[in-house]
Amino acid sequence: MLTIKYEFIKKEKNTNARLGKITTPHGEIETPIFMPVGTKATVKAMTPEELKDMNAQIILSNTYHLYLRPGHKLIEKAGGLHKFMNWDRPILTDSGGFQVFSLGDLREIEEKGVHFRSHIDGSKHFISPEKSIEIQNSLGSDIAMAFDECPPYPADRDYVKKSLERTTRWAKRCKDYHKKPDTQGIFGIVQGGMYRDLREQSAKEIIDLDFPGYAVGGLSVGEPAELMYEVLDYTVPLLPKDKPRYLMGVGSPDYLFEAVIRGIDMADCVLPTRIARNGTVFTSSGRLVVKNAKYKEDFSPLDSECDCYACKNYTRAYIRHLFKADEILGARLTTTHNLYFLIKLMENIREAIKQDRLLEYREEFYKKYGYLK
Ligand code: PRF
Ligand code: ZN
Repeated sequence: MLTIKYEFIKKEKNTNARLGKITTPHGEIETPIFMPVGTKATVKAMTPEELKDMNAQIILSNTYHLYLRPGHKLIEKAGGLHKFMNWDRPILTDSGGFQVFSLGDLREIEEKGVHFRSHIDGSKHFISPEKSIEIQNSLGSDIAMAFDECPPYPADRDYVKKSLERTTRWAKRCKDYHKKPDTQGIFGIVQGGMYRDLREQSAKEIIDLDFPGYAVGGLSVGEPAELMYEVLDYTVPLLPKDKPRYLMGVGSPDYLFEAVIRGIDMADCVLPTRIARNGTVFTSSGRLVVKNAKYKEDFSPLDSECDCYACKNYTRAYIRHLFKADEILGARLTTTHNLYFLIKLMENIREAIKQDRLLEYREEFYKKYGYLK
């Protein structure tokens, strides 16, 4: 019995977009899906009830942060991450690889794993593939990610090749070490940078290990959008049709459309919650910085086409005032809106796939949003 099951429902007629359903130990997820990020066991500024009200079906959390604070053993004692944070729907945990590699000078990579210093207190730590899986086992996420290395952009071919081969060896060690195959599935991560033959090599090696789902890592790391689309064009078709495909770290509306069109089923990003906290929101006619002076006397909602809690009840002028006065409700309202916006966008995308009109919907959205001139 597979812990994580993917049911393919249909392919959109004019693109590679797929409609599907993932079954996890904590329930079902309709795909394509956007996953809000709750790095430290909280989607910043939101309660689980609020996330459910906006139809969030799955959230993502981070091994690295929870290992450092409060510690995975404490979360295990609390009864696991779901219980600890009061979220009873599916959780995916990232393996820590990406977060550790983002530490720059604070880390050193070797075959056994990665030595690093805590960004909190400078203390020394070591995470290996086995340790990452042990932590994710303690957290009890529904989907754990293999411990990988995400090379920077740009990176030379030799480095990327050595790195992807190590990522394969690490993925095998993750799989061999996994102790909770009945309550947690591990997804493999395809690397290979911006090199077609290396993506092919990585996909083959990772798929040979037979995971219940696959992620495309190493994208959205500073490369031009067109290059990311090109890599997706040739990488996604290499992945099995009967398993979910997850693009890591992508969450702007255009990236989501383009990824889904190329056959991606899942994506996550801190973008909506992060920009919300500095007063920027997505709207159907593009991004808006609500702190700007021009909204001082604007008594319309953030987005007149949105029916989130913030848009139904508050004006731009009021939310601008909250930001100016440093009141935390401001960030709560913009976060509510941005997450709702992306969750609704993905619902609309699923509906457009059902009706085989995804390209028409993209055109309509891009025109209004301002991506097309
Ligand atoms: N690997 C892991 N997590 C990630 C990435 C990756 O390559 C990315 C790349 N955009 C985001 N998060 N493990
Ligand atoms: Zn809204």
